[in-house]
Amino acid sequence: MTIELYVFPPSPHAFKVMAVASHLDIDYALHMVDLRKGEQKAPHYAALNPNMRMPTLKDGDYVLWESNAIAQYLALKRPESGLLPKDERARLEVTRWQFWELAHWDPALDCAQPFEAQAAKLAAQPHLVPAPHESAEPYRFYSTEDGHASYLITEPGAPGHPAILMQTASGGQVKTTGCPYGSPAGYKQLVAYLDSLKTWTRR
Ligand SMILES: N[C@@H](CCC(=O)N[C@@H](CS)C(=O)NCC(=O)O)C(=O)O
Repeated sequence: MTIELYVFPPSPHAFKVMAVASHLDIDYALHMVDLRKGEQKAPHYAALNPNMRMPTLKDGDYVLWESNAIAQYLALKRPESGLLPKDERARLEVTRWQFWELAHWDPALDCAQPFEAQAAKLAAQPHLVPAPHESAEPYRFYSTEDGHASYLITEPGAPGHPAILMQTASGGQVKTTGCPYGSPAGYKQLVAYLDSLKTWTRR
């Protein structure tokens, strides 16, 4: 039985599962869910995935959605690949990063979205607390209540504008990442600025 993947291939959630299938040499039939045409809301698709998001996997009458669950399902088809290790702690290492990606990375930054859409999405997240706006600084800062993640959104006049940066603290380490929509040199300057403010992200 050929596995069916319902995907919009340009999306990172789609190419994540497609990449895992290809890596594991698993054949699949691709069903295009064209998000630009709203096909994720078509009744036949909503019946498969009530979230009306892609990707979705169908294997016979088994249906699975959520890209990381799909990646695990595919890995389980090829246990010999070691992609999902049998050893509990090694497997949890995979699980940990998949959770991190969904909990922190994914909601925070989708650089495929234009700057304005991404900045608006970020600012609208209810768990983010905006820092008082320092009028001399062409930035807006937000952080999670627990202080584990902070975001910087540039305003006109900032180096590298437009850019969005994220700083996350985990296991005593602080990482700076982001979406460099503007000039690479300005973006590097911003990363250096945030790196110099590491205490800004409470540990
Ligand atoms: N947590 C989900 C996220 C899936 C997701 O957000 N897919 C987006 C495209 S990147 C989607 O289908 N959006 C349709 C919509 O918003 O209407 C996963 O990892 O599968």
